[in-house]
Amino acid sequence: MDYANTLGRFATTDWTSSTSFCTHSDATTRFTDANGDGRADWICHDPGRIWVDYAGPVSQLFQGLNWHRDIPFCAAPGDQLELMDMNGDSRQDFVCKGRSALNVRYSLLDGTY
Ligand SMILES: [Ca+2]
Ligand SMILES: [Ca+2]
Repeated sequence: MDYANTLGRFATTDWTSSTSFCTHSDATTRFTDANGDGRADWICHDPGRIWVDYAGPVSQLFQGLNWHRDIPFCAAPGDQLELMDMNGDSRQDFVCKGRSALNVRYSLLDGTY
């Protein structure tokens, strides 16, 4: 990982880590703030399941899996998952882009989707 300097430029690698997180077949990875703390969290998706590793302070960025869940609405080969707030309630929602449909699952107050 290379943090941008105050001019928005990149120089050298600031941080590396050996990990087996999100290295399995058909897994894709992305970084987005899943818990709303302002830090980009590590999101792993493969057909039918999501894993989330919350970013901690700079000295403890990714400490391992925080939670995972089955997401059968985003399980077809090639489905692409994003987490973003689609309805403006400050909670991240699941957005799955499939071959012919966009499937949005809003995050509810009880933690379900
Ligand atoms: Ca976060
Ligand atoms: Ca939302």
